[in-house]
Amino acid sequence: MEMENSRWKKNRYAIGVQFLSLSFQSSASTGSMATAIFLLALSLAFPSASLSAVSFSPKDNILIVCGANSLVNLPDGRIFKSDTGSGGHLQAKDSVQLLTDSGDNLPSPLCRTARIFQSDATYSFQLTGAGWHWLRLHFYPINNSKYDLKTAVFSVTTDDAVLLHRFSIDTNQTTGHIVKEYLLNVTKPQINLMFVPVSNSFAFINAVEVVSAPDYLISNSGSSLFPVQAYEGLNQFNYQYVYRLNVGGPPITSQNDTLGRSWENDESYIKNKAVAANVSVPAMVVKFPEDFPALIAPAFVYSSAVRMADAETQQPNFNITWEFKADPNFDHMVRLHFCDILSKSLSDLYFNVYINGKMAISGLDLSSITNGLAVPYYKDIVVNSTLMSNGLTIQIGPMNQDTGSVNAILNGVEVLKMSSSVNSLDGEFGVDGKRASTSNKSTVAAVGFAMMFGAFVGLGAMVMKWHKRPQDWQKSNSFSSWLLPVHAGDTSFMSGSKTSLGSQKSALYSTTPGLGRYFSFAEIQEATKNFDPSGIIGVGGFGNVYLGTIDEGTLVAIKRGNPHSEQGITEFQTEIQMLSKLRHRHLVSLIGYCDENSEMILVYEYMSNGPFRDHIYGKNLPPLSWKQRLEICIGSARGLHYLHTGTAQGIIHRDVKTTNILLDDNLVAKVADFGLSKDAAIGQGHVSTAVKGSFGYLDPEYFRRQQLTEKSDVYSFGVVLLEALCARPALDTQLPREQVNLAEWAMQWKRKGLLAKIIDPHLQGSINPESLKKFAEAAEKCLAEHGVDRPSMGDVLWNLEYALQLQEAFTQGKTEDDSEKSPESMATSPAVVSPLPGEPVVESRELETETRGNGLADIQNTEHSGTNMFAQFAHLEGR
Ligand SMILES: *[C@@H]1O[C@H](CO)[C@@H](O)[C@H](O)[C@H]1NC(C)=O
Ligand SMILES: CC(=O)N[C@H]1CO[C@H](CO)[C@@H](O)[C@@H]1O
Repeated sequence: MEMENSRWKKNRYAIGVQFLSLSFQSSASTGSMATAIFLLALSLAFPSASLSAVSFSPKDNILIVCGANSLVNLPDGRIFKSDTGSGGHLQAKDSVQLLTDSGDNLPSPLCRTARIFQSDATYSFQLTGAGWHWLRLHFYPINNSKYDLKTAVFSVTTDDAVLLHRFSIDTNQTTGHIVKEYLLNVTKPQINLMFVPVSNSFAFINAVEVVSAPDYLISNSGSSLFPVQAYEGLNQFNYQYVYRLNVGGPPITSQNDTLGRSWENDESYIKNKAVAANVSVPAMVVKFPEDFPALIAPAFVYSSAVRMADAETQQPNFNITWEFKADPNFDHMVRLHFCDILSKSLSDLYFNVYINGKMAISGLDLSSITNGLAVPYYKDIVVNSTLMSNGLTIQIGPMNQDTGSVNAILNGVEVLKMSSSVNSLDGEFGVDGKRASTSNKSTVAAVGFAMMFGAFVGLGAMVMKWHKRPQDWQKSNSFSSWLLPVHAGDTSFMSGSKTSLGSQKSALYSTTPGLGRYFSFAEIQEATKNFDPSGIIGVGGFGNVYLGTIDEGTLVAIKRGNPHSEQGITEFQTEIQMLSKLRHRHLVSLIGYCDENSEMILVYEYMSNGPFRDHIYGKNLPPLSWKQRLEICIGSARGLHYLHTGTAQGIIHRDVKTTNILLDDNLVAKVADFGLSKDAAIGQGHVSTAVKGSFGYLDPEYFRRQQLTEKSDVYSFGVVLLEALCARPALDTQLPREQVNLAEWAMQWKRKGLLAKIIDPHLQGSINPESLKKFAEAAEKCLAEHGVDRPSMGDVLWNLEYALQLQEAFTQGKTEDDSEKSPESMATSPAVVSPLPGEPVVESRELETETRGNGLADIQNTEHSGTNMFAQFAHLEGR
């Protein structure tokens, strides 16, 4: 341990970086244990499993120290700003700044000041992205002659979640500096943190952190404890961290964890220390598989463990037990971290894991799950509150079967409290005063099929589950990263998905004739002047996008995947097939691909005019006319309609936004980036999946229910329409609060009938009020709260065509004569226009809420007939 510790110190800055870059020499000399050397040799023998550089920069990183007048620098390098300074965080009637009377021996520089609220007070934090956020609340009862902070009793809530209910400092507690740490699934661009003192008392707070967390930190699926079965829906909760332990290893401070977490040592929780022994290897020995979410826990957690004492000399027959206090009124998620740093050969170690006396994992055989030794693995287990009357007990023990070594290990434990049915993490009431119902507490738990952990040794269901999980993870990641659009916006966020594309795969193979054109690597080199950096037109995590020339003059966008991408060749081909299947005038099309030299290169048509957004704002390009904007909206609506209903049937784009609508030389709009797309056919039209998309465009219903339908695209498209009209971003956190979210803000004006007041000034005067009205109605319907109330893309298309027609009639009328017919009178007589023979009747001008489910042929005809009908309208108008 001593030796490992010094190593540890030496390498502390290397966390999350290339451990393997350390030389073999140095590790061999410090890691003197035979096991370590063995494992090291093993890890060098399988270079494919190398650690990759993983870093994380949180989009939101709000750190404030309360009651202070200036910055506070923490030893870990973080800087907390004063809550009075950098503007507008705090709304409080009577708050008091407190400074500690005695400044010595404070546990943290954050404990020098506090802010006191004698009545309700709110901190508001503007966020740049949705998804998981850490919220950390620091409480320290500073010495003050006037206020005794130990007497304060108060509640803390967000807009929708209760965090603390009638909280007060436990005077028996010795720690002093209390940090309450939450992981919140944020769905709004803002967190409001409310402090509510009980009557005659006051509230206080010393510091607050609001920091983005990686989306994969909570994956949607785990298993439940009793009975042991699949548990879906983990990402629909809010969480409070209760414990986070580096089992068998030293404490890990926030600066030693890329994600800024701190990990306690487990010793004070072990029941009988005599039966447990620590084991550790150098952190560099731990092999993170490429498809493993590497920041789940630092390598230090996996490189140390507790094992059974005396296991080598005798056949132990006992368990190692850890005991935790936990609130019995709440379900908890227990995350167990394992890494077999003990075994000398595969399939040598089998052991059982129990939680609260119940079998949680039977015959855990790490090496066959992870296909190697020293490979991290973790498992999320939901413990129902009904099993928790005595808190939480975690036990590991031998299998009692004569298979391999008799031993057991555990590397790390996290215990998270899960929000109740009324979204509370403390007490029985929700923010709305509703009481938690104990009966339906775990309604979100899907009744999965039993995983049958106990049935047979090691292999079986659990192995399958494991294999399924990382592949999905990898799949979704590489799939989307690969197909990020040429001009990918930087506001995309996504989290691990659990929707398998596997079933789709075979279908695609059987129905797709070709793969598009094949390019040799030499051709690609020639096209890109050997990947000349000056030709780079886009950069992303997946690699670069180059402007290239093929066939002596045709410009193309060439996307080159990171050569070290984990993506297998089969998946690559599947994706090419999927893309080459999607052909439409309003979708950016794939021309071909290259997979020579294990390269993964996709060649797309080049869209010279770039993203639609650049033409509406931000880039000072010449403003587009209303007609041009309508045409671009219509084009993209057609593309989306095709995705939803065309040959490919039921593809949901999932990331509709103005940066994913690209314009060609003639300003023809094409939808790009189907990388996040999902086939709606999976799961009968509703894909349950982790939330993906871009903030400001996200369907609120999708966010709440995680049910993905085409109507989520319709919602995002509604935001696109407003952007085109108002020439401002979907989300602008620089603006006053009520204006931040374009959809909300514009709809307020729309309801007042004053939308015309906030349109792009370039459009003022040139836009037909009737066209605007039609357009605004379409946008409003798209933005309906509930998916069922939103129109299909076909209906949106219809209305946009109509708005265009109205505009054209208007401009013609203006130039030809001024005796303009009321567009309303025209609008009331569509029945006189009969569609051409053999073409589908477009039944209604009004937006419909039902999807008509046209096939591709239908939609093309619909477009056609629509145009014809409008041509006739225009004709009528002209008479
Ligand atoms: C380990 O703990 C479990 C659950 O508490 C118990 O059923 C089992 O008998 C224990 N094993 C040993 C060897 O004590
Ligand atoms: C476990 C560990 O490595 N802890 C270190 C984390 O970082 C601090 C400060 O850099 C060190 O003092 C700890 O030893």
